[in-house]
Amino acid sequence: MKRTLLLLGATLLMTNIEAQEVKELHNIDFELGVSGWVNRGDAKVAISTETANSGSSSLKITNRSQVWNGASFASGDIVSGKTYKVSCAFTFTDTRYETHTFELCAQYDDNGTRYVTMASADVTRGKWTEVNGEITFPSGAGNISIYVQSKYTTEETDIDHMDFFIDDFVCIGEELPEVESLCNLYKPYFRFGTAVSTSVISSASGKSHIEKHFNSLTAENEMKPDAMLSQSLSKEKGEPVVQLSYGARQILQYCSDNNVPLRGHCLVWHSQTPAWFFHEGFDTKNEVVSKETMTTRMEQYIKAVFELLAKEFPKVNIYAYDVVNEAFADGSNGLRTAGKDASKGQSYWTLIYGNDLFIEKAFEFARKYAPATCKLYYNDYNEYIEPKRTNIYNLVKKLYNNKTCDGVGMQSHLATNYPSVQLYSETLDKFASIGCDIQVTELDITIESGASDATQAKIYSDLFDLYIKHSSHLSSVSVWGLHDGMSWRGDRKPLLFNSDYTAKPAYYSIIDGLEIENAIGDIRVPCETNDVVVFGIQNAFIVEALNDGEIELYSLSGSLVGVYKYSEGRNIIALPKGIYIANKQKVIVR
Ligand code: 9MR
Repeated sequence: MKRTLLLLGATLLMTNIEAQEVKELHNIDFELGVSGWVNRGDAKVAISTETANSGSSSLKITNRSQVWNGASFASGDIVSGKTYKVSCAFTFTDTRYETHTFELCAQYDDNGTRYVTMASADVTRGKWTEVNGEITFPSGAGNISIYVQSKYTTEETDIDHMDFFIDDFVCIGEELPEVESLCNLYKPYFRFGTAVSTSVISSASGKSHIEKHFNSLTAENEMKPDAMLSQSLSKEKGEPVVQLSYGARQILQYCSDNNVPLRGHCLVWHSQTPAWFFHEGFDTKNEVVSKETMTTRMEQYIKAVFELLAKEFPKVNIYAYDVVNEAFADGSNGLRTAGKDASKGQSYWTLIYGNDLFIEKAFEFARKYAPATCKLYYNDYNEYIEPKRTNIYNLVKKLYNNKTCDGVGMQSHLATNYPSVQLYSETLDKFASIGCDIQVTELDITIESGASDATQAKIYSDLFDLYIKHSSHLSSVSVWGLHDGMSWRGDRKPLLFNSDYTAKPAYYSIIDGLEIENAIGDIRVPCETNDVVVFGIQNAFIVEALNDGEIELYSLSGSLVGVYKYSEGRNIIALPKGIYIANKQKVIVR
């Protein structure tokens, strides 16, 4: 059973977490590959056996056209607010030069991009020279990386572009608590996704976080109508023409390279859709088009989107698409108000059609042109508020029955003070009664005044209990961003991770207490104790007991780790980091 979060919240606040030991976090000798090092700028990086400080290979950096072109390294365990000791050996073999200076540096964002030279050294040709540095990243710093280059100068000559080698990179610092992969833990139930932006997909720390936790991505803005529709090309061709921006390409390329499925977001929407799309000649100085013209345009546009994606990114598994987004008004009006001003919530779609025919048409066309494996959703927010809830229910039911729509996307932009888990749960039940699929598409929960991290965590926990309960007809849950720093409501800290990628109580609340079998298969543990609650914290596990007693702890493979005595009340038992089984429960010691 999942234990209640109240307890978890209290635990986190009450426990005096011991300072973490400093450890060797990375020791990269390039014997097994580039190990996370990537090129910086136009440079190329590759393993070379031409020379090595230790072993038989090193990292060679070539193709440098500017002094800052070099190599860089980022990892989710190098984070803001912490200090790191870093060292790396350098050499070069270019016979044109006898000596040159190389630098070991760090880069991060903190009110702009900061570049810090941690250490530098004069290196003699053919001789390996070790460079040692240290850095403390300010709290709140983002996009952290460590990099190497030759000594910075504004008057560059050929020597500043020469090839060089590095070897034996070592980084020492505080070890972060190991966190489990969200998508692995939830694999038996549903996909675990996130929205991503161009900047996060371009940063090494963002990528490593995505790689670990998510098996579905949604482009936060990059695939919306305004990002894809080209006015000039549409005017030229006389029909809607779509293209992919740099950002959209970055995200799609990541999905393609890493085999991560994509949720397409979105096709028909009142917002982030250019006004000219709805006017004669693709120009707002002309009249708004007729319903018939708009239907033709809509078909051409939807066809063009799917054709472009199939042509440019044939390997990407677009497993879901928000075909229509936010068509209904809050309040009692049914569809959004007809009008041209999206900033006031008005919709050109309602203006042109006057009824929900555009929704039907959008699904008809999406079904016609989307890959057969792509499920199609009607997506909306405030989906738990009547009469919007019933409007969505009726619409999706109709479209599901005529087989053009596969399900409902519940955006789920929630707050600690509204809605209640009960109301949300009733909404899930109602949509589930259609028989269609449900996807939670944009989950975040803002912390409102008077609430705490623990309040938020409790709601997250309750929601994930519900999602598990509904998992036979709920195929995907996505949070709307990787961390609080990149959230559209970041001031109220609505996500699972802090801006430095450390896990929040909300994260622990949704992984803690998952049934053992979910994560590790069927394990029989011969330990049955009543009247105790056990759970893991940092460096210890806690036994809260009504009586004195003893408890057996098992490893995941079922072997006995130890028998621990406890007395009535709260017992803190120090244990190395790991996952244990106690009282038939998985206990995570962080
Ligand atoms: O997160 C998106 C934000 O960066 C944009 O500024 C905003 C503009 O409309 O859209 C946000 O994403 C929205 C999503 O596409 C649809 N549901 C509501 C989301 C939050 O506004």
